[in-house]
Amino acid sequence: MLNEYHCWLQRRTVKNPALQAPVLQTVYAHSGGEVASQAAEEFRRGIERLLGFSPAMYPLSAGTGESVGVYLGTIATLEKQLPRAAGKLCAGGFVIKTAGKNLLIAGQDEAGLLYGVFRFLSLLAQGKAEDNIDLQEEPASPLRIINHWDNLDGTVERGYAGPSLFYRNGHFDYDPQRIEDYARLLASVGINRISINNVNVRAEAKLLITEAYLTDAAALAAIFRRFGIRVFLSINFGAPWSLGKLPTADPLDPAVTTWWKERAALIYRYIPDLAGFLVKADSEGEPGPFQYGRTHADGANMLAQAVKPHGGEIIWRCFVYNCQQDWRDHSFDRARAAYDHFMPLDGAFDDNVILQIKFGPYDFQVREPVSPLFGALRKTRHIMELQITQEYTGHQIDLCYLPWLWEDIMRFDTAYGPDSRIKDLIGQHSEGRFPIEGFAAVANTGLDRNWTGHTLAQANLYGYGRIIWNPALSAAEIAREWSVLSFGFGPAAHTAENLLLKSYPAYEKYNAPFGVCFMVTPGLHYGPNIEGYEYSRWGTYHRADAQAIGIDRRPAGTGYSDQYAAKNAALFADPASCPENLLLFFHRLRYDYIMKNGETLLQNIYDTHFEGYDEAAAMLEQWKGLKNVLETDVYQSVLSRFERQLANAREWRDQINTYFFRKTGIGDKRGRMIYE
Ligand code: GCW
Repeated sequence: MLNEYHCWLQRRTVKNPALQAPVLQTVYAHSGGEVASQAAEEFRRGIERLLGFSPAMYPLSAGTGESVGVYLGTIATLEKQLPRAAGKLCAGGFVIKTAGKNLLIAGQDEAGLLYGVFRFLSLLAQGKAEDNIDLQEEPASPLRIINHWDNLDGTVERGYAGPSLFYRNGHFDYDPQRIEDYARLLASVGINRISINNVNVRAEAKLLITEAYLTDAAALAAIFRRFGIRVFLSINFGAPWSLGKLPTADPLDPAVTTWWKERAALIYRYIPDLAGFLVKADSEGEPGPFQYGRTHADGANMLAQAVKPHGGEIIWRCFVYNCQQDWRDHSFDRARAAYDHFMPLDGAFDDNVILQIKFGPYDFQVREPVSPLFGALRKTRHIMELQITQEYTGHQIDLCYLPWLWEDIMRFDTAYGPDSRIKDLIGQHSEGRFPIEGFAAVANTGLDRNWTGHTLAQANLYGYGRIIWNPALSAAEIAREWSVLSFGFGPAAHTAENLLLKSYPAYEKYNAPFGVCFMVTPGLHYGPNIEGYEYSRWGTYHRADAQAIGIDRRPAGTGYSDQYAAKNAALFADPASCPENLLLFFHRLRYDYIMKNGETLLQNIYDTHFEGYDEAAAMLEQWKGLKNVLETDVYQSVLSRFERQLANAREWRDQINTYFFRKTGIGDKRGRMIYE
């Protein structure tokens, strides 16, 4: 039975665990700080949840190594029991090992112990806990961040799972138990940072950094802290004048510098381990250094100096572009913006500034090329931003399993020398070394009982944590893990896994195949509106006419393709070598252009839209097969979403096909219905 509230941490009886129960009945746990205590408690709860009994808990000092049981500690505290091979792992790393009759779970640090406990429980639930375990893991990404776009009035920007988990009516207002349960879910997949307010810091959210709110912010941070998760606050760059009543927010003005230093000191009195500030500046109406003729390095470094004495970091978003564009002007290309703004500043940022770069040059579209900043930045700390909330991918009404896309991103080769795939570039920053230090992603969670609106969208939250921890995992492996953990071993797990894997290709087909982007309803971003953004100021055009569609981004066009390493620049600039799923991103092509399958581009547009709809219809039918298998409410809530998805797919199919039929006068070669 699925209790959707518990997501992938279901209560169920695991039969015949390979590890025999006696060892699991006694636990010797390192009593270090609060994360170690939480790890011990999670172990106890987990065994209770999966095996139905609560182990006896003793301090580590009570276990002699001779006494049979589970030993929970850090690698240092379990040194005597651990073979020397363990060595030093990265922060968050762990060892799970059977040693004689005992089981050892040892973290490099307390967070590592917590992750080790969750990994062990996950293996147990998946029936993979062997009686002779010897496992060692380290997170690939040091920074594993969840962003919340929650507003203090309780709304969530781009939220599709109910109101905010944290705020209501202008104040912190939450159920501490629920936040603890959320922190548990996040920690169980390795998340170690969370930003708790929208990057658009407007209205009362500007007051979050004042004493009126900091006590509450500190109480929330305290819940996450037990789970090894540190909090970021999003700040408004204009705060010195909007809040502080200074005449300016110019980053080079000494009064502004002092204002931020004092403000940081105040905030750190309340939250001593605050991870730092997250900043969206000069973007979509937010204030920033450009207003004062300063660079983004000036802005970021000023803030970095304010938080530095407290061990804080500034995460500075690269989502900076002109959103007042003139559609008549074909020379300007929004896709170029992040690279054009930030590449010249490589090396100009302080060592506690980290750039947060959206995975693609636009804005979380269904298919975009990976941003050319990755691999190119050599002297600046940076992370990649993904989007778990389904802004452009179906609003958690349509099923869209995002690890499918993330796997492609991880495997994208930036072509800067050998081992230059995104997954190879991830790592720990050190003197002179500037790898991708991790990921941030906007959460898909809210107050809905199942957290994510669509129950199967839980797989996206789970998958995010898993793939950034281990980018070598495939989307299919993650889907399998999640389905088994959530639904157990029956037909429901099988169906769920299968549906997840079908969902992304189906969505891409009826929504935006060939990298075309932005044919979506403006503002809302759900449902088709083919020319909705065509004459707008946002710089997201496809420029379809009677003969051709797409933007020429070759050197002869906007030159965007030249922002990549030479090998990729050449690959993308030639339609023959450009991956077909990005063809219309890089090229303007006639509808009679012949694609790899021998059909015209136009026929391919028709085919994908017909197929996408048919696949959505088949997914709905497949789900119906679980009618007598699942709890009625879970079955029904997912069913109603599949029904709405089908209606959505139908609109996409018919509006797009009709649009191109009207433009070209050429019908579907196979004679399927295209409305006039
Ligand atoms: O895509 C846009 C979204 C905005 C969001 C912005 C951003 C938080 O439509 O809602 O604002 O991206 O990433 O800053």
